[in-house]
Amino acid sequence: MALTLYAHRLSQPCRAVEILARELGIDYDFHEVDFAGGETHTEWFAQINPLETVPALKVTPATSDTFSLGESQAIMIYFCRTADNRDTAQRWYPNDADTLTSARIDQWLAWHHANVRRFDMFHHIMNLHLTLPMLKREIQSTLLKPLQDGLAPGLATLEVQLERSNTSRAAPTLLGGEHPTLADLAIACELYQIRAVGYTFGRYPHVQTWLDALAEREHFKAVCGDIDAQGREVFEQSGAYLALGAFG
Ligand SMILES: N[C@@H](CCC(=O)N[C@@H](CS)C(=O)NCC(=O)O)C(=O)O
Repeated sequence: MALTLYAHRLSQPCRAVEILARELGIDYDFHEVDFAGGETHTEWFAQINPLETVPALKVTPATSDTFSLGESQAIMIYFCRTADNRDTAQRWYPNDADTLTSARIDQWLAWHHANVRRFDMFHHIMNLHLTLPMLKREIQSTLLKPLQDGLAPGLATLEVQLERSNTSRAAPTLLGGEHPTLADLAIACELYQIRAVGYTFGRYPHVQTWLDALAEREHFKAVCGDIDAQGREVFEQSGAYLALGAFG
């Protein structure tokens, strides 16, 4: 079976999918798609993913027809259901082996989309970074501040969940198990991109420790090199406008 991942490493859902593929030892070809330049809306890409977003996965099985999939969570669950390395895959998403745990993961994945992802600031931070100095203040107050206010309750929810589910703060996980799951990965990738521009989460110490521990994983680090570099550039050039103390 051959797999092609259409993605970009400055995109949160793309990084989550790619990190998981590496964690599971899945072989894939990487095809970079310039989503910021509109490439997801081209004819060739719409054939791969009619939803016109990255990530997308093209699967060419040895004995049946090629098909493709969009939506990061669907791709990640597909990886966990089909990876050869069954033991590792079950740790990320247990599926039939443990329906209660998979239901809990589904719950946090659904929550993620309506909360942490909904208040993603990175897109606007990039606009802020690229815009004229005289417009920065306006973007900061009209776009960034409401997103910061929107994200804070989600961080508080995560803080309570992490504190409740973990007896030790060494390497906490959302469900309290020893191994992170798809829920940890999806949410951490989202928050990591604002950490990359310099935000810290001092008001949410369990969130901070949890994110730091995930960010130390080998494949997380490898896939996040581009976002680290981009974040450093933004931080060095426009830190004052970002209100980096928003989360303590
Ligand atoms: N729910 C989707 C979100 C995908 C998404 O928003 N991708 C962005 C990049 S982060 C994209 O492709 N944007 C292109 C566009 O909307 O024009 C998923 O999890 O895969």
